[in-house]
Amino acid sequence: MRKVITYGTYDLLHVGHINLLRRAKAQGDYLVVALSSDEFNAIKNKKAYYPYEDRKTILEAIKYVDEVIPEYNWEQKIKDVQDNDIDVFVMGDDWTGKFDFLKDYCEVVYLPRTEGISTTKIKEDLGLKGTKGQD
Ligand code: C2G
Repeated sequence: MRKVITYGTYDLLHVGHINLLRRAKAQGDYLVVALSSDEFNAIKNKKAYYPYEDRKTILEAIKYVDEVIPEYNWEQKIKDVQDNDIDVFVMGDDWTGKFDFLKDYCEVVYLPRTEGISTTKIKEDLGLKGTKGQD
């Protein structure tokens, strides 16, 4: 079984997220999503609208997603890859190069982002003040 992992906040789920998850799953047979905790979002300077448990419930309902684990920090990726027997690490290409250190442990794939959509754009279009971060 070829196992894939990807990471993210996945707040206010939109088609960009779904496009990423569909293509990540297509890289293998089993997709693990490491979902940013509320505390880690604060470290990423992001304020998610939905709390971790709700974002987890939503992701688990997506047919491409096989398992959701928590992402607590920047440092856990190598251990996650080893502990979960991961073959492929996938991220959107806004992260190109940032996780190449994982090439010693698994394949690393950066996929083109979906243009014209982001959680930040949704918040701005809805006139929600104080929007932080990007996705
Ligand atoms: N994404 C995309 N197209 C968009 C928006 C997002 O392909 N229009 C992808 C991102 O590239 C990322 C995933 O969807 O691979 C999740 O995006 P975010 O929730 O914004 O994740 P991010 O805050 O970038 O967290 O340790 C890594 C971090 O946790 C990544």
